[in-house]
Order: sequence, then C-alpha cells, then structure tokens
Amino acid sequence: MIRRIDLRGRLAAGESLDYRTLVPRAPIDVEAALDAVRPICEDVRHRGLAAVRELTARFDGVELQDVRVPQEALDDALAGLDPRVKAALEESIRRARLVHSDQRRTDTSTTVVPGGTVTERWIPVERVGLYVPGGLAVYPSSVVMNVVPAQVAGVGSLAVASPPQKNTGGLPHPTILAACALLGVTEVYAVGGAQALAMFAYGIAGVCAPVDLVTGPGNVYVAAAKRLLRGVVGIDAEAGPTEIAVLADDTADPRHVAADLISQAEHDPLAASVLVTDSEQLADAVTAELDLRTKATKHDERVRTALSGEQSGIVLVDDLDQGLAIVDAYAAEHLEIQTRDAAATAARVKHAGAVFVGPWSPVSLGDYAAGSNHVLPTGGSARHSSGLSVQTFLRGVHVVHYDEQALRDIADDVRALATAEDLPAHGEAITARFENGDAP
Ligand code: HSO
Ligand code: ZN
Repeated sequence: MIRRIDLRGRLAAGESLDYRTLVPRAPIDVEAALDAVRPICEDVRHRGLAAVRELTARFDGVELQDVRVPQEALDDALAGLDPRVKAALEESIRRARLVHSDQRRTDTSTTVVPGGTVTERWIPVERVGLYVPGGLAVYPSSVVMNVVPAQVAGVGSLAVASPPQKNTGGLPHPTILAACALLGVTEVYAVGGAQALAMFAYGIAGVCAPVDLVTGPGNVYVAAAKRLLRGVVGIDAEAGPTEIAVLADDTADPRHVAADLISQAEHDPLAASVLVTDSEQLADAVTAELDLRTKATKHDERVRTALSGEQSGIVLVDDLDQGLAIVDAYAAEHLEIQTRDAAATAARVKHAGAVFVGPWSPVSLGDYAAGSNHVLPTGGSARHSSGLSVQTFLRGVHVVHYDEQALRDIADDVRALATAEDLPAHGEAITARFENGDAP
C-alpha cells in the first residue's frame, strides 16, 4: 500500500534528481478557506459577543450562556481526571519545564565603543491566546506544549480557547479543561474555530481583552484565520498535517520503524510517513509490518489513507549520504535516525523540526514526555523556522545608550550614510546636537 521510490543507481546513470520534489506534501488549500473565514472574522470584529454566540450555535450546535468557562468547571474537570492521565500529564509538564527553563535567554550588553553600549533585553509578550482544537483531535498534550514555554518566558496573561462540546453542557472537552487547571491557566473560553481567533485578535469589550500573540494548532480554517489575522496579532505558525521521516539502515528494527510511521499517520489522512533507507531488506520488512500493523490498529482507515497517499513512501537510496541529502531536502517535522551510528548521523542533519536519535527515541516519546516541544514546523518550513519555544514568547529589544563623546566620534559616518541615502534630515539630527559652535 505504501509506494516505493527506487533511486538506486540513478545518479550513477547520470540522471539528475530533484530531492525537493521527490515526495510532495499533501495538498492543503488554505487560500480556499480564506473566503469562508473572512466574514466570520469581520462579524466578530464588528458585533463581538453576539457574533460569537451565533457562530457557535451554527458551527458547534451549542447555545452559549457564558463564553468564559467558570472556575468551578475547571476545578471539576481536574477532580474528575483519570489519576493515571493526571500523573502522566504532571510528568510531561515537569520534563517540559526542565527543557524550556534552559532555553531562557539572558540579556546581553555590548560595549561597542567606550561610552556606547547596545543592550539586548528579552521581554515577554504581555498577553497570549492559545487555541486548542476539539473534535477528532483532543490534545491535552498540546496545551502543555503551548503553555509551558509561555509561562517559562514570563508571559503575564494567558488565555485558552477551545470549542464547546454538545455532550458536556457547552464546555470544552474535560481533559482540555483539566490540563488548563493543572497548568494554572484560569482564563478559558468555550469558543472554537475562526471565531475564537478573531475574538483573541480583536477582543470583545467586557468579555475578553485582545491578545498580542496567538499560538496553537488547528484545521485548515484555523490556518486561514491565522493568515487573515496576522498583523492584527502575532501568529506562531500555520500548522500543516503531521509528518515523520525515518532515515534507517539495515540495523534498524522493521517493527519499530513501521510502528513509528503508523504512529504519525494516525493523526490525519493527510499525514505523511516517509522512510529513507539503503537497505532493500529493511524496506521489504517494513512494508510487510505496515500491512500487519495497519490492520490491527484502531484508526486503521485514517492510517491506510495516509500511508497510501502520495505524501508517503519508502525511498531506496544508494547509501546513507544520499539518504541524508534527501531527508535534509524534505525538512521533516519529525526525523528519526535509526542507523548504526545514529548520533553521528544525526549530528549531520541540517533541516528538521526535531531529530529523534537511535532505537529508543520514537516520535511519540517527543509527542508526550521527552521534555522537547511537539509544536514543530511542518510542510518543509523546518528549512527556515523552529518549533515552539520560550523564544516564541519573547521579543529582543535593543536598548541603545551612547554618551556625547561616543556620538561625536561616529557623527561623520552617520552623516555620510544619511547623505548616501538622500536622507539629509537624518544627518541633521546628529548635527543639531553639536551646533552653537560646538561642531564635532
Ligand atoms: N505529533 C503531533 C503532536 C501530538 N501527538 C499530539 C500526539 N498528540 C504533532 O507534532
Ligand atoms: Zn503525534
């Protein structure tokens, strides 16, 4: 069911191969969703709460009394949380805090010249809105992955929005509420989709103050709302379908490789699972395992669709160097290295959202409890972007402080550049300081 792309011998035969287009991503048309989302955002912008109520009735089938989830509902959700899940979430939070605390930046101060310093101050974003999808995908782990770095960065005000569920009396999913309670998040809204993002961006007087930055996963409509609202608020990234690439040689266990490819295919029929290997024997064994395991897994339909899509495949290469070039060109959200000398091979990777090294570091460990962040760049954007981190919630602000002599010493250079750019008033701003016969 999974297609195979055999590249062996083709370079030697003189063929030129375009690694970037070898395995295409599933087509996602965010542009097409813009038309549906634009009136929703405008409606919330102009009519506020009334629009949110009407849209929630239309899309979620819920007549909202309060959009804000009361504190008792958060407490109740935590009290009702399965103790096993609670303990696991607590450990996930603990590990994530360990890793993210080490990401905290310290301010740097550079003495450029005597009397002239530039300090870079890292200042947290003041207010953040986190969107948590509902429906098929209920991910309390994503609440952890978004909230922990924001809190470690020192974000003062954090609000969560998640769609109301029909069967929970118009509240978001109880596990989402419990995760919020566990993390100490008290401002939670039972609002979903584009209307939630518009509410965060524009605010609703007396209900929800506008935020400065929106983060969080979502479907194509959420991605479209992010695209529309970027500029009104800061946006983390438009998350595409999950993807996993595995670079493996003949030392890899085909059962592990197949299980990991299926684990991410489980997310979405459009998810991408790609194996790159120089071992035909491994490719055959993984193909057989995929077949067996897909039949036995709960979301077999979704997995089968994802694995048989053109976004998934097994690529056979001449050697691991070629394999490395291919996974680099692909720039996967998750890249597993299951080779003889996995750490050394992993050290050579240039483009991936996150790298998972050796047989004991599967992606699903990172999804829940490695301490790493699971909000990662998809669709090849790992070539230029990083996953969510403390840095996402900080702004570096340069603080420039020169004294008179330090400015006097550089005055000629500033004026020369101002003249070169035909912006003489820039130069005059320097000169004005040294007038009255006080020329530098
Ligand atoms: N693999 C997903 C994250 C996730 N997995 C949440 C399970 N729950 C995207 O990186
Ligand atoms: Zn996952």
